[in-house]
Amino acid sequence: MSQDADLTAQVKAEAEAVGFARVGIAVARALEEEASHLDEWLAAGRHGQMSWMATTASVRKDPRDPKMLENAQSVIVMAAPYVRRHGYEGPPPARIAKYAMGRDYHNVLTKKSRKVARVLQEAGFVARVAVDSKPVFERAWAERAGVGFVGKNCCLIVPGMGSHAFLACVVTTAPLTPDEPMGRRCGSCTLCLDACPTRAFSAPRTLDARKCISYLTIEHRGAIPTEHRQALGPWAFGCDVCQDVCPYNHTSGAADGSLDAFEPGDRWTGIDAAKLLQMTEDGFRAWAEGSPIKRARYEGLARNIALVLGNRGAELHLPVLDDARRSHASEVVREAAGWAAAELRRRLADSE
Ligand code: B12
Repeated sequence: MSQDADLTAQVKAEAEAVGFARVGIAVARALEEEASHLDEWLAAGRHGQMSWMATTASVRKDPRDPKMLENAQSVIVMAAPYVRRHGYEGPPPARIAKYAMGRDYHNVLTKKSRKVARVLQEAGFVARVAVDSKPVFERAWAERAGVGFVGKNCCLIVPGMGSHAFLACVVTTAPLTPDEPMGRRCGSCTLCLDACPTRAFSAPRTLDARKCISYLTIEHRGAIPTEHRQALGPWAFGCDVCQDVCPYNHTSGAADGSLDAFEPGDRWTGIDAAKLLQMTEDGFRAWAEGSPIKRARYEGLARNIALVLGNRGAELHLPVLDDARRSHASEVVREAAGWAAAELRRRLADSE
């Protein structure tokens, strides 16, 4: 076995040993097609308030950028599924995206990826870990490394495992043996594009984040535009609609290898949506510690919960919304609760 092949085998064995279900390798180089798509995406403003997507674009286009790793030779891409074995969907009547139910994947997978990087470092190479923590074009690399293919819903679909999987990358100066990319396999299916509640896909593989429920509930600061509020339906943090309808997530192997860390823990015991809206900022900080939900911040989650209660709440939620409308610490939440109280009253009147 050549030295490269030997190190490649060691890296892959370590990735599997620490719990990744798939691993693939690509040659580090400029991502030309993806770069021009990224430029168009940014120029059209589809990143919304995520200004960091624009400021880091040049690094994302080429991992050999000095801000990532000059002399990078290979990108190792690993996938870890987070499909749940339980039936819990979120604090009633709200729903939380599957990826956010357990512990924060940034922390869990960074620790595992560092062990993979250590194999390379011990062999004398530089290796940097990126788990959605550095401007690495993760889905593009996953596709090139043969881990899966990018579906019309923009998600990396891993045949036999589905798309409910996190990605983690190690960029390294080691010249490893690359894997073959696989072709795209969506065929003529458009279930994801048709199911999106806010019609957020401008075209297959092109998402307008400004309309995406995941963006609106996690990244967007301030008021959620009125035209999208009803379409949020039950989603209080993230959204799974474009993945849940995907036939690749209905195969029997879809749950293979899911890590316990991504199962919902005690955090959700005894919690309902009303309690989340009534939390103080300190209470939220303590409750959300170690969860990806921290990303929405106190104000964002309370805003989302208020809107969801407007869409899906019952009569018992009216006093909770009226209270938040009058006295929540955040103006954004007070406004959202005002909208939601009116929406809930309208719905209740309609159903009489
Ligand atoms: C910004 C971001 C978001 C934004 C924007 C999403 C988006 N589609 O761009 C928002 C907040 C909306 C978001 C939502 C979600 N995200 Co996110 N997000 C990211 C992040 C940080 C960057 C993504 C990015 O580069 N976007 C820029 C656009 C232009 O690229 P893209 O759509 O991702 O990439 C594809 C297209 O550009 C297309 N493409 C390339 N060339 C061309 C050319 C043409 C002509 C066309 C048409 C298309 C095309 O293929 C690219 C891949 O090559 C990555 C982590 C990372 N560092 O990469 C995580 C990441 C993509 N997110 C992830 C997850 C889990 C999610 C959610 C599922 C969470 C949820 N349940 O709510 C949703 C899924 C939404 C969706 N359908 O895409 C995972 C995805 C794992 C997977 N299996 O795909 C990642 C990889 C994080 C991780 N480490 O696991 N996310």
